[in-house]
Amino acid sequence: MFTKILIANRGEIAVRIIRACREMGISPVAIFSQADERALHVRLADEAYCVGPPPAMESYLRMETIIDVARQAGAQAIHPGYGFLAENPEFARAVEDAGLVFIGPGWEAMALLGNKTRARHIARRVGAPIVPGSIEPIKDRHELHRQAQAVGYPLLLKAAAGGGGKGMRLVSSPDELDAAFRMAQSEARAAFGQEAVYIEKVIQRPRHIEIQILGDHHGNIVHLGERECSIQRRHQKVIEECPSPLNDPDLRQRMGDVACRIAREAGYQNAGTVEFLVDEQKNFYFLEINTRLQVEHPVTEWVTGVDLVREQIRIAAGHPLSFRQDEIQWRGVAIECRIYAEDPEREFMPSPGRIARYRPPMGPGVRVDSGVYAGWEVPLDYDPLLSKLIVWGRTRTEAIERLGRALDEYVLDGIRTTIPFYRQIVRDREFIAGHLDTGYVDRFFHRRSWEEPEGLLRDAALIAAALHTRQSAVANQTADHRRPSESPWKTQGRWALLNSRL
Ligand code: MV4
Repeated sequence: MFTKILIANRGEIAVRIIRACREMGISPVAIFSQADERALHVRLADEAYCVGPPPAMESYLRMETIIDVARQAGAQAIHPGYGFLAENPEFARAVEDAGLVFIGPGWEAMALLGNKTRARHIARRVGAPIVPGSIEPIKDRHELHRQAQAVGYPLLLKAAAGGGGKGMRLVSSPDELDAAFRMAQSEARAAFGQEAVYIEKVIQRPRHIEIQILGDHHGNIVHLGERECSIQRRHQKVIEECPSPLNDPDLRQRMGDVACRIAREAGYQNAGTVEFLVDEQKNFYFLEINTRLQVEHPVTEWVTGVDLVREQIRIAAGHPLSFRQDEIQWRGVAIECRIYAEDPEREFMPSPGRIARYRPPMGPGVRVDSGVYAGWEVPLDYDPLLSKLIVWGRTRTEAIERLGRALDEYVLDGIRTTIPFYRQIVRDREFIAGHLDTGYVDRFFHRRSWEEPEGLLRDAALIAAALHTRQSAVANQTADHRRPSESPWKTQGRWALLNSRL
């Protein structure tokens, strides 16, 4: 086993990987930019090295610098986390060439799957259902119109090198097609350095469901079931669940089987995620493979009991998987909320600054993966994810009740966060009923814009009542024994509710 691992990342995921290293007796080495000198992951690691100034391009994305640091520190392996260099085959290859181990898939599989049309090829070869459309990139206008005719409208033009909603363009009628194609190509070239674009039929009101897989270097590939990721805002996931409230064991088995077949065909090793769209008739279609550990991995960990980061490290060190497919069971329901330094009342504007108070929730069924502490200043230079709140319950109802309680308990002051937004979602009828699809967040805001005035009136009444209680308590301190004062927890909850509204 490795004795030292360099973590080429920051924030909550760096902290998560440090924890796995500690439990395995491995010494964690951190890197940081000048903006992160005081960051939590730096404090928790055994060693930490500055790799450059705040911009990621000059620090967390510097491949040669990071590999040099790993070598000089005597690390045998590099864990890339997610984002930054995690899905860069050039980096994975350079790590290998330097005689170090990249904790992730081989660079060949990563390069192959980074190309969506090649991934579609592989899926088709193993008989996996793919979204109807073109398998090859569109070469010319003639082919464009022929394929579009075959697929029908509306259709999507997607960049072969894109993914996660980047480089997607909706085309509703034939007269938009030529202009959309040219724009999609030039956007793809600008964003990914490759202009290849292909066509997909639009799946209406889809759900976004992904299957977690693990493959070792001994030919074993298993799946750990699905995550429901349909609640997104501008292609940014906000809430994830395991299992999906709309899946059944049969669908899980079929999707899991397809995911393993695609991974095997691609020569995939380590942890990966196979994404699907699921339509209203529960037909599922392969979308793409993410060749990394995902932000939302904890919900799968909780429901299956598998430590995904530990397995990633074991696999990279050449160990076989520590369990077989038939040993995996899914118990209860886990839900994750991504807590961002964004202001939900101001169109999710970034909200950097100093964290004044920090008191995360605890107690039964609560896990917090966080990269922050009180007094730390959240830099503006990176992804605004501060923390992930994950809850578990025997049933979805129990998990939602816990989530509501934990969100009310969560104190993170000094900056704006998305906590108040989640406090409203957990009380939303549609969410509670499990009516999740990719239109959920828009519907939520639309409903709320109608319900808001009532909410404000109710809040005004709450403020008046709270002020009255407090003032009469002060005025009648001696007489106060007659009427027990309100529980501080209730007051706290009300202020939380008020803050979320104002
Ligand atoms: C689609 C689609 C409908 N039909 N593809 C957006 C993210 C990326 N992973 C794929 N995305 C979509 N691809 C076809 N053929 C609708 C979406 C989509 C979406 C998917 C998942 C979660 C939220 C979404 C929001 C808008 C569009």
